[in-house]
Amino acid sequence: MRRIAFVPRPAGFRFYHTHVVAGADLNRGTYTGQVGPLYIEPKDNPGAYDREVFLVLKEFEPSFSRGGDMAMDFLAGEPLKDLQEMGKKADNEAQEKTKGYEVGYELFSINGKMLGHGEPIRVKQGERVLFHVLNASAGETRSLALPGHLFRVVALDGNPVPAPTDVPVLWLGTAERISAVVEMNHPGIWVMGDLADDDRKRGMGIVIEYAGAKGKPQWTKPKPFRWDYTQFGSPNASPAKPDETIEMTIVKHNGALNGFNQWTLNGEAFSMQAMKPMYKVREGRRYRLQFRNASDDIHPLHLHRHSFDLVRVGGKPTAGVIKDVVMLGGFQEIEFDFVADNPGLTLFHCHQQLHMDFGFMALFDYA
Ligand SMILES: [Cu+2]
Repeated sequence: MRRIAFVPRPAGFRFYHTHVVAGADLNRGTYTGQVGPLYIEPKDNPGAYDREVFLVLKEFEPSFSRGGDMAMDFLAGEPLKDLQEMGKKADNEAQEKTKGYEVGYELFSINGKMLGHGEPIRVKQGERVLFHVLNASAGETRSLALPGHLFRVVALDGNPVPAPTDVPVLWLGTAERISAVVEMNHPGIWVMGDLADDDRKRGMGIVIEYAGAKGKPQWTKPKPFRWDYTQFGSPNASPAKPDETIEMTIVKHNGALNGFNQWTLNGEAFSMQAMKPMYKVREGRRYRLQFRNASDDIHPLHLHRHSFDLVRVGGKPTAGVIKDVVMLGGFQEIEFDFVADNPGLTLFHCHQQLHMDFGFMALFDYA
């Protein structure tokens, strides 16, 4: 047993999980159930809702496959030609011409129950329900829709957004969190679930049941919708100028590690022994990280011990969207700023277990 005492901060919706390296062992790391939500009550809470419901999205029974069927085209922004060229070059140099291993799942759940097996969420007409949604996956992107309803996104990764906005679908990369209010104004019995039919049929959903409604839970597919972080930001605010800019280019090396894809940041795969790559920062300075993704995969980028401010996403400038995980689209760029305000070794990594275990990590240290 180990007992740890700490002051929880910042307030908001957080994610706790094992950080063990799983590598090729699907019984370790975040492939297991060693994950959960943690809510740190803010000091002030206007409470503009009637009740709160926490939802943890999690897959079980993982297995290896070659190639996957994950949604790719839902993020705003277009792929960049030079990054595609760079990716093509890496593919040509790859040791294996087949795609590296990916992980798929048999079972899908919300709050530990497959769709139709747990208690429904029972609501009354006119109720405002604040959902706190956590994607606790080891590597999947998740979506969530509730037919006939909109989600008013009020916080991302536990941090209130400058511009709360109504959206028909939520999209969450691994480890991302969304807090959104749904006004229950469309009586019936509904499936709130993932847009991927296979995943929803194998459990990724939960029933919403209005008082007095009868019948089978209904699902209808929402219209295509692009997820754009900048719609929740301040359109006119310009972020403070950074003291320093660090560029990181992400490259995939197909099957380079016994059939597993290897990931490099600026040409280096992270090594636990060498503790490289390592970036030095100075306390109090503002750093801009510019990520260039030369792979077709979406990466949920995560920085430990700091929150960051999105600056540019898919070519669009923004400000005020504070996060600790953000999805970087295939062959796209993203920029965010963080202030070095928490001295100590700080890990940066892709939150996909399969990526961080095979090179996609870096360390920041304070000078
Ligand atoms: Cu990744």
